[in-house]
Amino acid sequence: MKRIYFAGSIRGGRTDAGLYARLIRHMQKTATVLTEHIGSPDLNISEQGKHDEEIYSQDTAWLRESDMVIAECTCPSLGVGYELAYAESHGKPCHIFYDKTKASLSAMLKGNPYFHIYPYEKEDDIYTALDNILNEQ
Ligand code: 6K6
Repeated sequence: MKRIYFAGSIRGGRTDAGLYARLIRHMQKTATVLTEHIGSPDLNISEQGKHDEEIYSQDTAWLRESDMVIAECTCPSLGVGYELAYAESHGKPCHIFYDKTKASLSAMLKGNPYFHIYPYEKEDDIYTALDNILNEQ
């Protein structure tokens, strides 16, 4: 099974946590998602400070082990931006989704031809694109 590093906002804001959980559940039908916790509804963000070195170390190890990165970027996140640059530097395919009715994607992502960008209007559009991505690689 393909190993997917799913990236989504944590300290950048949890507005889209429910969407992340649905996307993760969908991908888990045909792939291994290394970062299942991104969709967790009960993250206590204020208690995370003690473990930042472990989080960085674990996440960068998972990025190196992954076959590709799927990022949901509607809610801007410094961590997700960093992960995408890290993944690019390690040659990992990166697929970036964002709701074009709610957000403008950073030029640093949209302007980089390395990234595969998927602006969407309806959540259903993501599942179709995800199935194509997971079937083709
Ligand atoms: C425990 C359970 C869920 O989250 C935790 C502790 N915090 C983190 N755990 C794992 N990865 C994290 C955590 N905080 C940030 N990240 C990584 O950065 C994730 O892989 C996200 O894709 C990204 C989010 O960055 P911010 O800047 O929005 O926090």
